[in-house]
Amino acid sequence: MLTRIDHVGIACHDLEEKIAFYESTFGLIVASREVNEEQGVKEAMLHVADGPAGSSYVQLLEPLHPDTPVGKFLAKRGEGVHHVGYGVDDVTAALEAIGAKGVRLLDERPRHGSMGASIAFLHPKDVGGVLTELVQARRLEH
Ligand code: V0V
Ligand code: CO
Repeated sequence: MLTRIDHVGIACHDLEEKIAFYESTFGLIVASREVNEEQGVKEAMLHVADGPAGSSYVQLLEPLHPDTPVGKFLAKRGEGVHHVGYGVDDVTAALEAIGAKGVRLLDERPRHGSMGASIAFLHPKDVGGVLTELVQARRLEH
């Protein structure tokens, strides 16, 4: 059901500073930058690799306000890994199958994610302490 690691989400206080660090330290290149009001973040995707099942990224996340998922995380735990995003072919089908196993879904329906993806989150308490995101990448038109 999971096809790849789509991205690792990393919470930070200063997006521009962290982008510069990832560019200069690892030679990564920014693939997209977005403000997602619904998720309460300003974020950037830095491209890591392309594989047969799609691409993988580092997602750097700065909160728009303290009272957001990433804002609360930073206040409690400080900067660091916030979530893991796995690729799926069909996020609606994946949610149904995973929900049927008893894992709490934070999103009953997919939401808008970075670069046109459809995303949904699973409760970290039901995934061994890891906030887990399912990512159905935007279908590329050929
Ligand atoms: C909170 N907890 C976490 C966590 N955030 N555990 C692991 N990883 C995290 N990132 C733990 C926290 O330590 C508490 O445990 C417990 O969950 C409840 O946390 P809380 O601080 O009281 O906060 P809540 O319950 O208000 O919210 C936590 C959840 C929330 C996970 C429900 O952050 C959420 O709905 N997240 C999904 C949306 C999201 O994260 N969006 C930003 C990324 P103790 O201390 O009680 O044991 S947007 C994104 O990735 C996009 C757009 C994309 O990829 O395209
Ligand atoms: Co994410």
